[in-house]
Amino acid sequence: MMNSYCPFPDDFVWGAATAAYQVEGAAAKDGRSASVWDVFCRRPGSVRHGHNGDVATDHYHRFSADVALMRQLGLRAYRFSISWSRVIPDGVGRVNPAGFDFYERLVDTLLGAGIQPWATLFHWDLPHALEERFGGWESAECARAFGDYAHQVAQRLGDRLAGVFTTNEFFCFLDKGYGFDPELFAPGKQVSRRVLNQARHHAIYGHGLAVQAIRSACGRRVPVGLAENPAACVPIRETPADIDAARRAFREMTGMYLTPIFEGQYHPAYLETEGSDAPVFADEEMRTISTPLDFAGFNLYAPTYVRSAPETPRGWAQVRCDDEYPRVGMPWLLLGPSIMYWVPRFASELWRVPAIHITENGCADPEMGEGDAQVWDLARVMYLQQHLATMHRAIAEGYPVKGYFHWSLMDNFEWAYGYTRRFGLCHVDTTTLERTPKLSAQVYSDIIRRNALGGVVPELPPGHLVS
Ligand code: PNW
Repeated sequence: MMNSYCPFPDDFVWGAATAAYQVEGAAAKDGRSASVWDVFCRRPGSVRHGHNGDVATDHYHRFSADVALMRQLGLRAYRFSISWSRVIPDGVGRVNPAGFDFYERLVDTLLGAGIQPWATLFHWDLPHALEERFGGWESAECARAFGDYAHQVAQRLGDRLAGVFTTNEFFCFLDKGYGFDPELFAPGKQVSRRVLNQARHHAIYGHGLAVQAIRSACGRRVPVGLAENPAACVPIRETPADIDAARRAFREMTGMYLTPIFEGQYHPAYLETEGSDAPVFADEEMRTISTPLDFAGFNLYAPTYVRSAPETPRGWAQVRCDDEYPRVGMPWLLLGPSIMYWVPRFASELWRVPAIHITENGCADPEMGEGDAQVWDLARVMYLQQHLATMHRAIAEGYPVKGYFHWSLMDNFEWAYGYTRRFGLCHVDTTTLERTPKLSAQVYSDIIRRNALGGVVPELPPGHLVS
C-alpha cells in the first residue's frame, strides 16, 4: 500500500491509548465510588443496549497481561487515564490508598516492561459526588477540586510518569454532556448557554490549576500538556488563500478552549457570538489558564474542510461533506488523513507549541457478530498507514510532532455506543474478554520495530501476532 520509505526520528514515541471508564471495569471495587458515567449509563435510553462500564475489558484485573501484550507489540508508551473517583471517592478530601495502589502497580509494571507511562487525569469520569454537590463544572469549586486531585496524583506518581495530560476533549464532556450536541454524554443535563460558557471556563481554569499543581509537586521533571480535539481544519486546496482561511477557522473554532490556553484570551469572535452569555472571570484566572505547557496533545479523527470565502464577514467557510463521503465506522468519522499534517502545522504557526503529541487517532469496526472477520481489519490498516504518512509529512517539514498514541489498544466501552463499536488494535471477545491482536496490530508493530513506513516489510517471523 505504501511505496516511499519514510523513517521516523529515533526517539519518536509510539504508543496506544485507553481511558479508565472504557477499560478498567471493577466499578465498585476497592473503594471506587460512582462517576457521572456510572450514573448516566443507568438512565434508560442513554447508552445502546443499556451497556455500562461495570466490567468493561476488566483491565483492572488483567493489566499485567495487557502490559505483556503491549510489550509483544513493541509499544514504547501507554496512555491511560486515572479514575478520579477511584483515588478520591468523594472528589475532594479523603484519598483512597487502594485506588492509588492500582495505578502504582500499573505504572511500575509498565516501567518494568520498558514502556513509558503517560497519564490522563480527566477522561470524563467526574466523581458523581461533585455533580451532586455543586453541579460539577458549573461551579468553580470543581476547578479547585481538580487542582487538588492533580496535586495528589503528582505527589504519588509524578516520580515515574513520562508525561501528564490534564483533561481530555473539553467538547465531549461539556458541549455533549450539557446538551449542546445531538449525541448526549454524561452527565446528560441540559443547561443554558450562559451556564455552558461558565462551565467551559471552569474546565479550562481547572486545567490551569492542574498544570500548576503538577509543576509545584514535580518541577519540570514531568512534561505537562492536555489532550484536545479541536476542529481539525483542512484547506480544500493547498492555495495560500485556503490555507490562511483554514488556519483562521482552526483558531476561531477552538476560541473557547485552546485560544485562551495558548494566547491568554478568548477569541474575540467567541465573545462576540456569546454576547451577554460569555463567561465571567477574574484576570488572574486567565493567567492560570494560559500557564505555558510542555506540549500540546491532539486527538485527531476527522477533518473539517474549509475554504476561503471573501464574500463572508470572517473570510472563511466550512465545506460540508455529503452523506456519501467516506466514513470509517462512526457517523462522524469522516476519512481525511491530511488532518495529521494541518493540525500540527497550524498549532505550530499560531502558538509555537514546543512539542506536539497525537494523543488519539483511530477508527471503528462496524457493528458485527463475534468471529474471525474482525481480526482482518483492513480499513484500520489503511487508516493507520495513511494517517502516519501525513504525520510523517509534518515531521519532515519540521513541525515538532514527537509522539503518536493510537486509539485504542483494545476494543472497549465506546461511550453512548456501548460495546457496539470497536476501536481496538486488539480484539476483545465480549464474553471471555480474551484479547487477540488484529491485523492492524501486526502492521503497527512492524512500523514501530522498523521505526519507518513503507519499503519492504520483512516476512513475518514465527510466532507473529496474527494467524
Ligand atoms: C474520543 N465526535 O471521543 C475519546 O477521547 C475516546 O474516549 C473515544 O473512545 C474515541 O474518541 C472514539 O470515539 C470522541 O463526535 C467522541 O466527533 C465523539 C467525537 C469525537 C471524539
